Amino acid sequence: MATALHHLTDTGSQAVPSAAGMKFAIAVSEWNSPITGALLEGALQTLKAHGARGEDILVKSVPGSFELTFAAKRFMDYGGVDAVIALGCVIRGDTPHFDYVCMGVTQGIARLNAEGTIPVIYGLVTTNTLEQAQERAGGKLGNKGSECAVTAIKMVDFAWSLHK
Ligand code: INI
Repeated sequence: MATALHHLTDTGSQAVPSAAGMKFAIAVSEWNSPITGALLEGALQTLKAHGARGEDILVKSVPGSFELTFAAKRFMDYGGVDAVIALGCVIRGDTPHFDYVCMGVTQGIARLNAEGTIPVIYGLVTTNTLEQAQERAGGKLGNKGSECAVTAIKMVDFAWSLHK
């Protein structure tokens, strides 16, 4: 969550490791595509800025955020990927649907992280308004996709550090 203490462009207290040689898969939701497109752009730019090669980043779209868990699981099973980044945007409407979609994706991705072998990075923007989403997709609060890219790099580095 972007707060006064944490802007989405903050990369944390530890230096960002080089992403050279790391392989990433990104699942991005078509719902609210102006937002998720900006999240994808932020993620790609940041991965490459830290040394990832374009050919080491696999990008696939899914219809909605609820499908992100399935996509992440399939990327895991597919293999050859060091981390998955799941990007979506859910904006609160007039019905409880928002809550169910958010809950489903959040629990799905949490479960993959607990039980899987590679990190799945949680890039779900959940807001009350479109304006709040825009603020987190390259607006005044930064870009959640970019934040997720830094997290993915750090988590791959973490996983690799235990194998050396
Ligand atoms: N999917 C989103 O990614 N964002 C939304 O805001 C949203 N809303 O509001 O309904 C949404 N719904 C679709 C859902 O993710 C699934 O694609 C659908 O239920 C089919 O499984």
